Amino acid sequence: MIDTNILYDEFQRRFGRQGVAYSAPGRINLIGEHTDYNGGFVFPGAVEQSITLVISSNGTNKVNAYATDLQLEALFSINGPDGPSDVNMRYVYGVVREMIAAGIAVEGFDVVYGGDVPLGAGMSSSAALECCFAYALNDLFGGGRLDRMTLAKIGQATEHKYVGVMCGIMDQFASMHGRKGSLMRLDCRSGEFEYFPWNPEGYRLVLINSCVKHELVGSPYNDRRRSCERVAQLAGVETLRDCTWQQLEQLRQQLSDEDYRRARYVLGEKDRVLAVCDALQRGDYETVGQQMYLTHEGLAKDYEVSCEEIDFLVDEARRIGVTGCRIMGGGFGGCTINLLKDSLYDAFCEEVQRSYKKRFDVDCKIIPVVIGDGARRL
Ligand code: GAF
Repeated sequence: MIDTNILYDEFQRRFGRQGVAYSAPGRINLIGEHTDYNGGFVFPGAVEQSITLVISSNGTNKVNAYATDLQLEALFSINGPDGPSDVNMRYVYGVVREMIAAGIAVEGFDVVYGGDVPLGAGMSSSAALECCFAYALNDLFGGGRLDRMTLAKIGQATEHKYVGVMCGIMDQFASMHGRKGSLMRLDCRSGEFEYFPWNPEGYRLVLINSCVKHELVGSPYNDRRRSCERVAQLAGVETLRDCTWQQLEQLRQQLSDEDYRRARYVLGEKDRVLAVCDALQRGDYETVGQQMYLTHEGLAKDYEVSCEEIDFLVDEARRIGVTGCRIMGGGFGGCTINLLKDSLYDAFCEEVQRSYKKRFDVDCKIIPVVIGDGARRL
């Protein structure tokens, strides 16, 4: 998390008064990738890397925002029909509009924000941004009236309507509901969820950022979702959650090879999430790891959301003896998530950095995973 004092000072310098601080985190996901918009299960946890903002109402109907990391300023009306064109500010504008639509009497405000969720790393910096604003505006103008799931849905609606990414609910859910030390299993169809204390004795999680910037805006992410919807429709089910292997095989002749493979990945991932839940009950991390490698294979070959750099990182992880590794998040770059024995940690980090640099002449980044809390007032 970034030093909040920097934001307090910047706020004071720009607006000549004090503001209140809020924070919301990025996330990891152990398993259950691209299952959220298919009505399936996901297994995320919030991380310590967060977006933090300092805010105060300004008695007008204008938002005066400054993003410290991007050194980006924007001034826009909360009632303006179009809002700012800069994509980063569209998240802010979208949340404002959606909060108003949800019945919160948002007024103009001054805000300074920044954070340490790496951009384009698949750790959901955009969900952290949406959730931070949704939580803050709900507190400031709504007396905390909207519950966390409603706020998560406001973040998701912002992606859909103002940014054009037809994402599922996992990232915003995790950013809103995270709890220190726990992963969460969310049923994306019913919205029910459970906390799973994450104490993998003798093992740990680490992310390796390939530094290939993934960008879901305008990416084939939406195409993946459309493939799934087409198959679900032909199968006569609401989402692929309800499509069986048998139904998929019966439909095979009617489907393009591409749609068939997308659906095959999703059905496989449903089974893997359940296998991981079982294995976790037994403390069987070797099985968890095997399932992670299988997920990567599906994401790379059937879902086609990996890339050369990430495949290299997964192959390296396997070679070095990492228990489980796969691409994490929406795909098309970003991070791998690695489950490994504590005793292998130092050697793995050193070796993977060395070989990645040699292969691509790029420094990959090691990001230790610390499971943190969800959105909150500081
Ligand atoms: C992105 C999306 F925002 C999520 O909703 C989810 O679909 C994920 O990709 C893939 O599991 O992070």
